[in-house]
Amino acid sequence: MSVWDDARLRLDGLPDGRGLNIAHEAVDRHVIRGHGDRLALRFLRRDGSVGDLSYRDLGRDSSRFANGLDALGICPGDVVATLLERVPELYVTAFGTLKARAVLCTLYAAFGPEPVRVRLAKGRVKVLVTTAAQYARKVEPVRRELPDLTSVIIIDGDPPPGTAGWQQLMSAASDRWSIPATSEDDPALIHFTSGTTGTPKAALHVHQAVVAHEATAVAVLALGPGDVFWCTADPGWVTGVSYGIVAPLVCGATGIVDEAGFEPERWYRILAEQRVSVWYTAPTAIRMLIKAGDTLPRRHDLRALRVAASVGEPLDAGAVLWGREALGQPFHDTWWQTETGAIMIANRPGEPIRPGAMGRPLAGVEAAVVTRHQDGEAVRIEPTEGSGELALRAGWPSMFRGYLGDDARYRAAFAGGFYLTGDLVRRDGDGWFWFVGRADDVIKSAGRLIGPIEVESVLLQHPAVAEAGVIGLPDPTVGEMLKAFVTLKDGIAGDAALGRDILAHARRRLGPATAPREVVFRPALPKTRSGKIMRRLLKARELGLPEGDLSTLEDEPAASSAPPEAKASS
Ligand code: 6R9
Repeated sequence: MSVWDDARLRLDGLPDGRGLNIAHEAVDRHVIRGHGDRLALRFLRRDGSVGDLSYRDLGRDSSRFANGLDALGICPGDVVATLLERVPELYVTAFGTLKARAVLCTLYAAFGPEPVRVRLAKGRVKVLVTTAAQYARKVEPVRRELPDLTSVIIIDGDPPPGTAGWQQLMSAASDRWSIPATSEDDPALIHFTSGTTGTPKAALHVHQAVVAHEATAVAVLALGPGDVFWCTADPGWVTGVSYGIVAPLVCGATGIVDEAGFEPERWYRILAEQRVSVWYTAPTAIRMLIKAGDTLPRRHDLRALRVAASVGEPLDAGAVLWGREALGQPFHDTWWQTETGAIMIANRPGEPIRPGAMGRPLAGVEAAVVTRHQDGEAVRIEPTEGSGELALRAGWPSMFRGYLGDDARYRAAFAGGFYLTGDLVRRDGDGWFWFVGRADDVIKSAGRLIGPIEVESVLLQHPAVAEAGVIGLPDPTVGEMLKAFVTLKDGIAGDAALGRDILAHARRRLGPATAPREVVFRPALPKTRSGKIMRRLLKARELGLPEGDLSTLEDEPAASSAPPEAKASS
């Protein structure tokens, strides 16, 4: 039996057979079953204080928000976005939106104005919930370019002109709301993700995804009522929604939300004081904890911890075993993507771990290793022995159902009944999958998926920059570090001050998380004859690796005509 069938037996469905809705499964059904007093979410504020929301509180507040959306004229299918840090209003918005059958899109609060503008426009966002400061810096200046954005709700202070206040909206709304009939295929979530080319992709998920959220939380994280679960991912990324918002509540557990950032001592204190029993985190954080040394974990009582798991980047065998030594639990590596919506491949608790391997596909997931062939427009796949691209048989419940406004890109992600992941993997003789690398140019830095094109287009907005190519270079802590290669406009000389100015520009527009750390000037960038910058070649040269197939490379200018190189690091 697949893990999906198991989950369906545990889910309730809306009363009177009115379908399946994520918010009902995560919140309301627990209240109906008499567990309203149970702690749903515990917020750990920066100042050390704690804010608790019971399932009943969350049920009522999200119903108020659903009524508030109704009063604003929001219809099923309309998109409601958040641009918030990890505060209670984000979680209330999330479930209120799903109750109203609107579509939730959580934007990463550390994004700069450019990624925010692009995503609000592409997502055709109608309602944005944010803070006064975020609004003033990132949205108000471009509001005229966002014709779909009809309402902005400000959670703090006096709402500026053209916006509404959270308090007013909530206090005017009833806390009773009956979720309208919801089909499993009704849109529920949009997650932005990145590719090598084009604008960011808006991956659309439907209410049926909750089957996979529940199934994987039980099968891989062993979550249940009574567990204290801490998913360290920010809700601005897919892990922070599937496992930071939905999964723990569907399972009736308590979710811990840390409103502050990473700090080793604080993190150990949270694990110990909150008696976290299931922990889902990421390799960058694990590497930083390893760096902070083994005395800190020894000073904290971590005996409540039952399961530790990791996602987002390759987890090396050493980190898996460090968990066992220092925390008393080894890390279980899990693999999935924005498009898969939930864990697909994992080292499962209660089974022997294979340190360094991503794991094995869950029951109900058919994973294949394939080679792609481009037949004109169409893609054909062929099974491969050994290493190749990871492909998944289409049809699992949390499979993305489209890229908003990009039908051709969606279709191109499938071939022969399989979804093509863009990841290169190796399957060993026992059916375990090992990560090899990406098939495309996207970059994973501190667990965040970054499209080089988005960074390059911001670099090109700098008045001195003529061309830009961005690659990820191996970094011992964050996995990959962004490095930019640029050519300058005629007559402009590159020096360290200009380099710093370009980096500062990128940081301002993109936000610190996705801006390059280093920029170098080049007289020319390697390009194909059709004019595309060959990032693969930039990277190979930087790392002293074989340059591969150069048959499409355009003739490069003679070295003697090149101006001197300059470099700047932030
Ligand atoms: C959930 C998430 C997806 C990409 C994916 C792959 C990388 C995720 C991994 C892993 C090695 C693992 N990735 N898990 N690489 N080992 N266990 O991270 O979604 O942001 O869409 O990134 O992350 O390259 O294709 P997303």
